[in-house]
Amino acid sequence: MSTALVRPTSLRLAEGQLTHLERVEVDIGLAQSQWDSYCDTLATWGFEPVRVPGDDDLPDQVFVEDAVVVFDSPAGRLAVITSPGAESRRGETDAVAETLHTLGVEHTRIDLPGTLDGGDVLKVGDTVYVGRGGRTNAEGIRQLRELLTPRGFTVVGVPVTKVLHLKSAVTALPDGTVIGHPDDVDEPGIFPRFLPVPEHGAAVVVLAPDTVLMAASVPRSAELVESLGYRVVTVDVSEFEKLEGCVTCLSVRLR
Ligand code: CIR
Repeated sequence: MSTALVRPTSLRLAEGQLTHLERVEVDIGLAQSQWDSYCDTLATWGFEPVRVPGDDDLPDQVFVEDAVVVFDSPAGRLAVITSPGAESRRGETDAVAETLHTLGVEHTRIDLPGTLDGGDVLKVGDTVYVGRGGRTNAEGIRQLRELLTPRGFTVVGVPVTKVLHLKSAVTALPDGTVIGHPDDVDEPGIFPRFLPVPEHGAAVVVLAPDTVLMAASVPRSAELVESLGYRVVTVDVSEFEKLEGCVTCLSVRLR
């Protein structure tokens, strides 16, 4: 079985960072039950959830994807602990590094003044697109490139001005087609195959070569992906969407 790193919802989730949305009330009980369902769905599709210990003083900790990015290559597995762009999130990385250590996963770090959030990193084969926006800076991209180039990856910087993270705008289907809402994407032409979808935040998590996970809030985009021959599994992540999260950011899948 593969594993998926997850981290519980802080009781202070409602105080999480907001950049593009207005703050609205969050139902913490609903958030916790949505998180449970999300973890159950991952388990059903073969990813055993491994919990990073939670700390209620880290409101955004549930968005664990931002704290680490994992790369597999013939040289082996490399986990890169990030350098979060938001100061309030810098305390999230140590517990993630400790959990990786207990799993026996080799890891390294992006260091300040470099900043990089995992939500800005989109892997498509051996190309690694990195969003340069409010959270990830040029030095963060440079450090990631230095780590990954010897491992056979090409790191491509992508301007991100319209949304929080690169993956708030685009994610990739199992066949490598990049999907996103055109209004959210600065430079769609940078991707070799780009397919517009009708809704904002229509992100996919690849569960299997023929199956993706999508949010219940993007039914028309889910229908489009289904029409392309994929099975779409949906989960409701409404409480996390209020904090600018989406399906990708709640886990880090280790295949
Ligand atoms: C933040 O602004 O950092 C959090 N409230 C949301 C992070 C979502 N992460 C992601 O999409 N990768």
